[in-house]
Amino acid sequence: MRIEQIEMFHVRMQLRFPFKTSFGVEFNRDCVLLCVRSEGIEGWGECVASSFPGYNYETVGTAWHILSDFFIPVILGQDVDHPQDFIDRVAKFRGHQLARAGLEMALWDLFGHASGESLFEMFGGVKRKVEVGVSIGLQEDDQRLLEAVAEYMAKGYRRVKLKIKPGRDIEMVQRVRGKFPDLMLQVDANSAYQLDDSHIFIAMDDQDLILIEQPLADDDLVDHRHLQAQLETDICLDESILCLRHARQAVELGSCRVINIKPGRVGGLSEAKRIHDYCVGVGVPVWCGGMLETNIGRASNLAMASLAGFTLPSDISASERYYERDIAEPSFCLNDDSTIDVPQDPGLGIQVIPQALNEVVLKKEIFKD
Ligand code: OSB
Ligand code: MG
Repeated sequence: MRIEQIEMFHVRMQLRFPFKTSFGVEFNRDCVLLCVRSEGIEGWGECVASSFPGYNYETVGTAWHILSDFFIPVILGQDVDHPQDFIDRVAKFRGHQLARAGLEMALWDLFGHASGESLFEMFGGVKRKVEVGVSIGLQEDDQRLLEAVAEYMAKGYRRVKLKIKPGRDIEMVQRVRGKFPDLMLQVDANSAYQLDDSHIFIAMDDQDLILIEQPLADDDLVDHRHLQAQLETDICLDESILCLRHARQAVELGSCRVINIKPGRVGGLSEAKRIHDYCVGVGVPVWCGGMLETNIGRASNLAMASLAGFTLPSDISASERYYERDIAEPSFCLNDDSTIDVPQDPGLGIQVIPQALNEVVLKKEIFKD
């Protein structure tokens, strides 16, 4: 298909609740949306870079630059037969996985619409509904956190992830565990600790946690290996895994026993699928992480999480948790069994609502050949 036009939007969506992690707090969520057009068909993608380089080095600004000046020019006005064509053409550029993944997603949606297949079908999904949980940001105090956990459990979430940081860890986790002995519970440090802090994780080892996510540095595998060796609880890597090679090295080293697959972080759905396939082969469980996506990215995450190896609950919550009004339909709802249905319509299976999008656009640019 000849790529005739690409439209890029910087949007700012008002979160229903501030989301606080060890690296900062977000009241609004910025991201970049992409619309690729060819032969009367359009494909949408979401680049999950945010307004500041807290999670990783990318931002909306770096993604805008890299997409405009490098990634869009390799496909605009040219024939592209498969999303892999794009991946091959940008292989000569280093880094910027979030930017890469945003445009790749738009191409998957485009090709899905062209062939009439859903992402679920294109990737060989096996689950029509996927088990999900909720990621709860740092709260004012433990009382407020206990209330938040209870509220989400009442809504039907069976798995909860708590964000932790130095000073808000062992006691906080013990309180939540004490109040909810049967809850599927896990924690995420977003790289806030160092190997010297291993006593903190050793103290959590008896809390029956599903996993401890990214306790140490974002670019580390070796210290995680030393920490994992001291724990019964599984370490799960998020920030440290940017490609299949990192996943293999982490598993071979023993740096983690679980991997959080975020298609954005690894440069797209194709690489995410390769990591999934590798993990299935070596018996490492995976689950799909989230980046507070709009319904565009949520649809993509649901398709990925429908693959057989996604055996742990994913960070994909119902649409109503995130935004007052999303820019795309349908709205994803939580089923009684803490699952969400995987879209089955062609491509991502979503439709952008132009008026809703207009209201949140800060900047827009059209690229034509
Ligand atoms: O580390 O998993 C993370 C959101 C932004 C940046 C990093 C992370 C997160 C989440 C959100 O945990 C999960 C969700 O989208 O519900
Ligand atoms: Mg994480």
